[in-house]
Amino acid sequence: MLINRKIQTLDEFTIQQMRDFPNATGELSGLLRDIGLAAKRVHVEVNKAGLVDILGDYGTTNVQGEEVKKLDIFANNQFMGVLRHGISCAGIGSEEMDDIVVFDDAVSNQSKYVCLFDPLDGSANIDVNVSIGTIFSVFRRVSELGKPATKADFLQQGIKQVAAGYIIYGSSTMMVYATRRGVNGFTLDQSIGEFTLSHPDIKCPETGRIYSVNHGNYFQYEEKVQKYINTCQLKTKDNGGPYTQRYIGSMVADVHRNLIKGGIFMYPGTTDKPKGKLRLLYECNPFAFIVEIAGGKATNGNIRILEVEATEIHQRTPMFIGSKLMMEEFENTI
Ligand code: AHM
Repeated sequence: MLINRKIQTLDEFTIQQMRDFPNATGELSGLLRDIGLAAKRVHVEVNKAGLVDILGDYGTTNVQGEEVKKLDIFANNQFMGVLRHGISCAGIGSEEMDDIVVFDDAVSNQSKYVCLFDPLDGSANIDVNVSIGTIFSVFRRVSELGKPATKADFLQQGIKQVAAGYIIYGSSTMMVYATRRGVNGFTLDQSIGEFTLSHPDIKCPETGRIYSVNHGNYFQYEEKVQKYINTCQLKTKDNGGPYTQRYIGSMVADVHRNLIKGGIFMYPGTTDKPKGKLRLLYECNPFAFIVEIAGGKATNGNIRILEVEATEIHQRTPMFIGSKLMMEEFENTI
């Protein structure tokens, strides 16, 4: 049976968006296409995990002292490879690399953009077949074109992002990205090997019933955060509840679900780690950008994530993110 639906690939979509801007150079479209290509390679490898020797630890720890998995390294190499050989990116920062990598060559020095990545988020879930993801953030350079990118290009406030997105390797593989014009989701159609538009103009529901937090850390959270969690647990049908708790431990999967269904995701600071676990530049900023463009909100408990000053590449921050009304209730409670 023929399905009477126009299929639009990621490339077609980004090119169509670009055509609305006569001065656009196509660099951002090229960048998104490159990211989509690396994501397809990671998708293939993630789907073979268990059959080939890619599960398990790489045998080292990253700059933050966390165990590095083989798939983390594979994913990092894919994103680094396509962007280094593409023509749209002047350098990258990644969870897997101590410092930024500047692609210092004649073509890259002319590129307008730099990218930050968490190549494979949710590492602890890799070996047990639970959804994982890639997160990316794109900034326009502030350094002079024609010269190599500098650290200042990467250490910008989240509000300056020109695009941000994620790929979720779940029951299907999806790429979701946001620009100031909106948030759109593309599902990988394996029969043609293309990301195709499946979730146009995503809006985060104003409210929802899901709260996502690691309850195991409850007694390490600040009292005001505990108070909000108690509020969630005490919801009844008479005051917008009952709420349900869902926590996968893969931020991409947790925030993706809440973006589609409505909900709030929290990774607060703990007594051991007052700044929490999540990284500002390649985990929190991109999601804050996506969720805000979709109509939701994201804070560190005091100010918008997108307004937090970036001082180091691997900086951490507490994060609270989700549906607008749930976030407002959170802000009024703490
Ligand atoms: P990772 O960068 O090592 O993959 O850790 C990030 C992940 C997030 O995806 C997730 O929200 C969080 O760690 C879960 O941490 P915890 O197990 O402490 O709840």
